[in-house]
Amino acid sequence: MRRGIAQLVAIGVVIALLLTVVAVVFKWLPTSASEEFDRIQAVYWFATVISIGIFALVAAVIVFSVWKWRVPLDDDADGPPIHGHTGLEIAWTAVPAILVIAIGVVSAVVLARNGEAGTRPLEINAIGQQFAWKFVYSDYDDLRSGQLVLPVNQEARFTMTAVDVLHSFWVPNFGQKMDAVPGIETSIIVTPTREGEFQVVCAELCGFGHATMRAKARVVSRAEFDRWIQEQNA
Ligand SMILES: [Cu+2]
Repeated sequence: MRRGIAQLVAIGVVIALLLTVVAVVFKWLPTSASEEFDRIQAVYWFATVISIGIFALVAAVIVFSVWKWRVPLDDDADGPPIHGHTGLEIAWTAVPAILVIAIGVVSAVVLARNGEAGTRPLEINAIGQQFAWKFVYSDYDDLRSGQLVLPVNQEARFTMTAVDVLHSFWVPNFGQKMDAVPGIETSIIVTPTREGEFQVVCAELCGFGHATMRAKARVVSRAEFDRWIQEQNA
């Protein structure tokens, strides 16, 4: 009995290690460049760790059972009659329920925090139109730009709309995505954490030029951002 449990645990550990290698070695998500995406990735890892644990447990029990309790091909006898096991049934109902609730709570907290704009966010209107993005900086006399320039470590609130059909504002490295819908305003918050160049992508099939509906997003220092604003106004 004790030896069997040790073998079962050993199988589970090997499976969990293999899964961990698959989870860590491959690059499943874009590199995060925003506080919001950092939080979203934390949720992913939280759920991944739980999933690896559950999968390793289930797979270990299956592998162990097939290995230990195999019968010869010519064994036609019925197996022993099995009655329920109340303790086990309570455990396999309660534990998954607790885990799913935990994932739900963590997700809800992240969703709420990712919607917080801070005290003074940079306000930007993102306007989608076949097949280009336009960014209007309402804090700076409605300065218009086809390129998205953001100061690092500053919350930016994007208020979105579309002129013609549905579009969707997405910068993969920011982790936030929101539909731009004609006639209504939608919004998301992005707090860039890394300077660099990223891609604004339209993530809603919007017509023939959808695939080319991209813009450059540049995250720069505060000083460089102020300089850019001045240059645009000059
Ligand atoms: Cu589009």
